[in-house]
Amino acid sequence: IFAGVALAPRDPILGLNEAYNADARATKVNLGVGVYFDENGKIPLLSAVKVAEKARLEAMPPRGYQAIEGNAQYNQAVQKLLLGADSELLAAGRVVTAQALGGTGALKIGADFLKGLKADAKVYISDPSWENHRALFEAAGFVVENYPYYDAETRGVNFAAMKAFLLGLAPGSVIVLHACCHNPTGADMSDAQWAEVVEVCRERALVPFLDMAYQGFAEGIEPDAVAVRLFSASGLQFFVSSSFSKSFSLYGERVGALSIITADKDESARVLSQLKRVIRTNYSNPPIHGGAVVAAVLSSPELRQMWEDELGGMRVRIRAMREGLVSALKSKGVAQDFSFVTAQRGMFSYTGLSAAQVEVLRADYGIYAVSTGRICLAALNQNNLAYVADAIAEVVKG
Ligand code: PLP
Ligand code: TYF
Repeated sequence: IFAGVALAPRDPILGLNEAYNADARATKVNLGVGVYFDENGKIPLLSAVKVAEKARLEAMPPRGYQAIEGNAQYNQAVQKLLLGADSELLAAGRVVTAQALGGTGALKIGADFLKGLKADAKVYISDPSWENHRALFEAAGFVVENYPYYDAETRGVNFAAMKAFLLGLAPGSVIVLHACCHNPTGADMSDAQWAEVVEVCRERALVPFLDMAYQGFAEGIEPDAVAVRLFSASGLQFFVSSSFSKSFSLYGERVGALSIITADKDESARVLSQLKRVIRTNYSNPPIHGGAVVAAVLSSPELRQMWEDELGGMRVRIRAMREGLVSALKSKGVAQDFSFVTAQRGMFSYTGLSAAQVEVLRADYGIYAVSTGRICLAALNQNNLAYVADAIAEVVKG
């Protein structure tokens, strides 16, 4: 059966973890994967999560099957975070949300549902994008192409090229947009540019699919939702995949959601019925624990406040690491201006390091980064910052 099976390539990011784990050097640093580590280099278990988990452990709830679309309290909490607590769309019954297996699972059920709806549509992702976007939509049967996004020269978004490209797309084309904290570049659109994208989607009858994996990591819960809010106000229909992997530090619990904004309540009922069919044939229904914990935190004013404070702490620490890296590089005599690192948002920086420089960092220093030059700032801390800055200074000075 398996004699002809070819060896598949490793995921370019998750594959780095394996190489990092196998590295025996004590000074090694993993700047590859997009995971938030605390000042001690550990993945935190948030206090709000601990409280909610303790209560669940004490209650020992039964483990029956969940509804196909998951935990209703969780889904409502997701909707409020994305759309705002007083969203008119929610009041009008125009939002369908299904708990999903992380942001990836949300993208997958969204892609499968879309394939049933628009089999011939092409899917467009940003150039560059999170590696899995392409793989996932291709696996769902779509042809996937890039739209212009990052401008290496300005280290920002080449908005003119992006807009011109989108204006040339066939109606019904699916366009995947990073709602905030663009992965991998850290370059986001301005609010005014988002408003223009909304208008292009309307004009060209595009199908917007927003991917929100980092809400709260740029400016805060509410400001980071601006893209979703602008689409909500537009009257258009669209998709949002969202994830609590990072914002709740619950990576392995697989807590995400797919939300679909429809034209009206009747459409919502039909869309939900089809989405449930997609879910049933993928995994039947989602696991209980992660969603229940997030729902408990978000529906308790005290726990929610605790969570917002902790999320704010992560955001502030990442920013401090951005500033620390820039000033350390400067003080080590690096001529190149790295101040762009502080303008980028979220966990990542597209440093401009070449694949060859990244390879030197790995081989000579045990510092792991993605070959595109993407580093995860959230893996820096006061203990490794100087070491990393020294190494980068050495490789850029050549
Ligand atoms: N989308 C983007 C842009 C991401 O960076 C990630 C990263 O993990 C995901 C989706 C997937 O999220 P999850 O880990 O919840 O599946
Ligand atoms: O971009 C990252 O590093 C995170 C984590 O297949 C990740 O989004 C990376 C690759 C992958 C799944 C998650």
